[in-house]
Amino acid sequence: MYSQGLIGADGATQEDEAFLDRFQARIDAEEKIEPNDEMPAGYRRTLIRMIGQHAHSEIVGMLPEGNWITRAPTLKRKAALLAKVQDEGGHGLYLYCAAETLGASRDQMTEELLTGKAKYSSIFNYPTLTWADIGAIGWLVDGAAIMNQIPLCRSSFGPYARAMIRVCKEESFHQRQGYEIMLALANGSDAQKAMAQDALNRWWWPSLMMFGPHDADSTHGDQSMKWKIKRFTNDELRQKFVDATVPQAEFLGLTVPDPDLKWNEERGSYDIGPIDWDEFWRVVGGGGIMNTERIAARTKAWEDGAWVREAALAHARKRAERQQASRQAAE
Ligand code: FAQ
Repeated sequence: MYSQGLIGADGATQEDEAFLDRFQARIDAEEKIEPNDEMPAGYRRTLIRMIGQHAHSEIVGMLPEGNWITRAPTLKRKAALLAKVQDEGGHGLYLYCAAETLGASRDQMTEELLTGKAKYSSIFNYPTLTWADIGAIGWLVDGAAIMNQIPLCRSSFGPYARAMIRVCKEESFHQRQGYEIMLALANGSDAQKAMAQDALNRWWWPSLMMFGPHDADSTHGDQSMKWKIKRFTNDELRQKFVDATVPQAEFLGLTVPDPDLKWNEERGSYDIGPIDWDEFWRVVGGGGIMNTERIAARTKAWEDGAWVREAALAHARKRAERQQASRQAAE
């Protein structure tokens, strides 16, 4: 494991040891860091990368479930799914705003997403083939997101931590609606139960990959823990997720697709089989089933929305001109 290397050595800042020690003392004292506070360039960079990736994930994450809004089996299911997908859009917007407080512009972040420079969560590069996938996403993907994001409510950067509080409340509703879909299918006909099992088979391992590489291979983990941006490591959160989720699968009467899954009495948690990291890195690198389609959809949305952005800017310009003219007339 290695840290970011450039910490304290960014040419644009005067980051001597005394400055870095002062900053670390604030972190250690559990003070929140706010946008106008002094901060090491590496801290700022880490947050822009992580919050930007998180925002992109929420926005791209609308696509797999959006695919099922018109095909939800009942009006009640459609209303809940519509609300959920809208919530994810809202999370993306909060997060872009939080990253903007650090000096990143929305245009710049979007360009990085669309050109493949910025990552988004690997999980959203898998297709949603059946209605049960919507249950599995709510249960597993939102479940994993909550496990990861509850500790982020205590992240050292104020705007990120505060945004996470509302986001987690909404994710918790999403997780329950997903689990309830799975419950209905698991208690339904044999074909419905088989559909639920198939969805669990396809989403289980990608959900475990959401937590990122093993700690030994995590580039940013150590430094982000030291700065209290992250409160738990990737492996710690993955383990908490497995321990919370396996009993939920048992309650559904479904089988977790891991022949090595075993309760470890000594550790008081589950042992799992090996994760296919080659698949993870292939998907992160653009080689997943849906990567091309996801970026094409976001590119089209960005291009289709150009006239709205232009109109909003023109309106703001005219308003400012009118206000200036009336101020001058009053003088
Ligand atoms: N996918 O050094 P680490 C959601 C990259 S929101 C793609 O361990 P870090 C809501 C990582 O960026 C889901 N790339 O990185 C929802 C780094 O590459 P870089 C998103 C990944 O930052 C639900 C490299 O690997 N949540 O689901 C992934 O310390 C349903 C080395 O990794 C967040 O973003 C991955 N899974 O830890 C929406 C939460 N994992 O940047 C719709 C905030 C790692 O050097 C429907 N983020 N990488 O090029 C985090 O907690 C952290 O950023 C981690 C990664 C834990 C994701």
